[in-house]
Amino acid sequence: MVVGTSGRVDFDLYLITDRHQCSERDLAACVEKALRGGIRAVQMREKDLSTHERFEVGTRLRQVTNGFGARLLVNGDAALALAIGADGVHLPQDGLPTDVCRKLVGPEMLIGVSTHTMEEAREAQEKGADFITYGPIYYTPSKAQYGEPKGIESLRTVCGTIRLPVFALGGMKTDNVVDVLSAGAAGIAMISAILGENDIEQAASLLAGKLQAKKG
Ligand code: TZP
Repeated sequence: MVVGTSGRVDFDLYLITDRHQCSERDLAACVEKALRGGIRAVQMREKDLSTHERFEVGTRLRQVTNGFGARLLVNGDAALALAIGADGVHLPQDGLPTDVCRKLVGPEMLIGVSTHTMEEAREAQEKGADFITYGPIYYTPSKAQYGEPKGIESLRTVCGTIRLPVFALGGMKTDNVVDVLSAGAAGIAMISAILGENDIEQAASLLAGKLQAKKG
């Protein structure tokens, strides 16, 4: 059985955390504001923290997301995802193979995979991911190491080929939501458009409104 193509992805706005973009503000407090604004899925990234620190941050984020009935996924660490009772794991390309992760976490947990090429997207699908992020679509200072933006036509090709929900990532803001949804994206993923804003709740709510208006 191929796990992950069953429509279990019940969100279209996917917030990725980076506490360095929160200025002096507490990450969990920022995430709570984003949830108030309409975010329903959060990926804890925080790659520069130790596992122990990530356990503490993740436990706090689990409490906050539970308060809103929102999904929590942990970047790259299946054991930590299980330890904090997360809803899923988000695998980077240098993480565990998706099928190996699936054996560890079982059929219920969500698995998202970060992809940057069609080949990576195909592999994620074949190995049982529930959804992928694809990008960077637009220029993003958050992740300049991924090089040139892929652009909207590349997103359209991936969305037209891959059966999984595809989340457009990289440089996403209210202005380009309509374009990526028109290209076939199921949703958007972002860091700075939410965590980098002064009014996080309003930023999340504006993005949620754009998605809703386009999807009808
Ligand atoms: N992967 C590709 S681009 C990116 C990641 C994690 C960062 C996106 O950040 P932003 O601030 O939403 O452009």
